[in-house]
Amino acid sequence: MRRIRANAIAILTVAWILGTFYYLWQDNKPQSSPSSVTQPRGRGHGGPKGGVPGRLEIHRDDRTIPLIVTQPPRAEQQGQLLGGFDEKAYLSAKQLKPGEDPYKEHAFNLQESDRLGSERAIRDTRHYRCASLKYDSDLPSTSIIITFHNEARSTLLRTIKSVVMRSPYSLIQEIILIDDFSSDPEDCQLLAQIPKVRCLRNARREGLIRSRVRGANTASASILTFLDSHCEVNTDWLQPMIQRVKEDHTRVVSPIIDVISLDNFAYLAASADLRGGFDWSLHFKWEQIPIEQKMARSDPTQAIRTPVIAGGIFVMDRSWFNHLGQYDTHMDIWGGENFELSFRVWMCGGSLEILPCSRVGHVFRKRHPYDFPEGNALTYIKNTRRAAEVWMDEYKQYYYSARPSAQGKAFGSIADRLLLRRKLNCKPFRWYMENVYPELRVPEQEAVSSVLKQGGLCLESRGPDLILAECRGLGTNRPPPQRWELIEPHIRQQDLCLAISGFTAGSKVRMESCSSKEPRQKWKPKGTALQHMVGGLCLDSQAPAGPTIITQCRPQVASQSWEPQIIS
Ligand code: LR7
Ligand code: MN
Repeated sequence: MRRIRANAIAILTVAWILGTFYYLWQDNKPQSSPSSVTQPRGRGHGGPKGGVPGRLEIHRDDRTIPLIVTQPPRAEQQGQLLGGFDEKAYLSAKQLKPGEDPYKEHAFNLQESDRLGSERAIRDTRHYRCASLKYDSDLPSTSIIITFHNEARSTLLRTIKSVVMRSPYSLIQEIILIDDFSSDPEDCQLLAQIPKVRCLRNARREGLIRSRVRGANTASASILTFLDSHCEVNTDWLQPMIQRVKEDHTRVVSPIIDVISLDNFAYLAASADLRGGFDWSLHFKWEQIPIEQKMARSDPTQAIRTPVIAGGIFVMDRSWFNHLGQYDTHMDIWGGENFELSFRVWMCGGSLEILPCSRVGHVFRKRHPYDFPEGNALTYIKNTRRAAEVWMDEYKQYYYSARPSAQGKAFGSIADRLLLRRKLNCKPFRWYMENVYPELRVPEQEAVSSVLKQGGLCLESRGPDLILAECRGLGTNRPPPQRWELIEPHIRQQDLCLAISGFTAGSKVRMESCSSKEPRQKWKPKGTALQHMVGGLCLDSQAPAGPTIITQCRPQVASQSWEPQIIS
């Protein structure tokens, strides 16, 4: 009996040991499906912050390897990197007081950030194939520009140290800090003791847009790198970005932005399948790469085209930044500048991409920890209105429908930005919609049924031809050939649309099958005239006789006047 019990215990012990080993092995092997998080949605910087709680979506992603950690540098190396800077004194001069709310000042858990220390190992969140990529040995160096307003010392220092630790030293020309009039000038000044770090302090609060321009104007390297003041860069974050810009100076590139938890400062991998998008209220959001593009991606290290960038972390050639007009410096404090820059880059001959082999962590917050002198909502409206008015052409109407409160709000003069757009010979927003962001649908419009009256007559379709005929029938019983659905930009009857046959004056107008991509079918009202969107010629009946054509628009000419008369 005792023998049997002893055997059973032995078997159980062996099983337990084997089980433990198996468990540990499972945990260490490159996992086929480690979890990762997408960037939080519904906050970040989609609009003025506040209220909308952030949501971390955990989902599985088979492209990252956990447990490869970037090591902090050895002590002797560190001494060199930080020069005479006294890190201990810098951090301990500002500590959370006992009983103080750790979230109050910075909208993240300051206690945790302080406790972490200025450097730590973080997980290398890249796809494993990134580690074997090779970059040019003669990459140009970069000026790193970090603007901040009352950033916590521990997060600011960690940002700088992560850059110094995880970048090839020779690629850093300088780190330019712009202190945007923080309460304590020493936050910045003391850091200038670190080799390569420079500190510029604004004499008044300027906001991040003008601060970055100030940084760019003093930068000496040919490539600019922008960072927020609460980041941690990951292994080899810099080389892929500089490489892409070196190969083509019109590229503007961003890393995948990993998430640093605002509560416990855990470093979490973001999904590698996201790009930047927005809705018509100019609210930024992360969205899935369109399925066709995803299918076409055989190589997970490939760049991802993105319609817009998040805005805070990107690399851009300095001459290209200057050539394209830097930023709109009439934008204040925070917000909107990422749309303005993104539209401008795409429409004026450049491109935007996210590079999966570059990873940078960022502390995403749910509210702004600082004040907006003009108020948070008004500032966001001013900035986005400027972006919409300068770059969105006729599509700005959708911005105003989505954000009715923007109407009538002050946004200053945009004359210099319109001039810039003309000088750079930038493409229309329609081009951007069709080629860069076709997934952004224009809102469904309610069709308006109408007759189009000229004098006492009505526009009527006879087969493919258009004529002026006596108006027939009344009210809703009007026969279809005189009943038009006006759904901008189309003028349609069932599935047939009014289309021009050529783009020159005198070209005939006729009915053909509707297609949303067909430029010959796009019209917009201009007073009582109907103007073709391409070329700008007007619908003309050539009354009293002759087929309907397009000709030069002439105000008040009877044959170009079409009074819509709505039929309910
Ligand atoms: O008045 C100010 N002066 C400043 O210098 C206000 C802010 N700032 C600094 C601030 O200290 C910080 O370093 O500007 C930087 C950005 O401000 P945050 O961190 O409060 O903004 P955010 O992270 O919510 O903002 C994102 O959107 C902004 C829109 O204007 C900017 O483009 C930010 O750079 C951008 N951040 C990122 O893209 C990081 C990834 C976040 C996402 C998505
Ligand atoms: Mn930020």
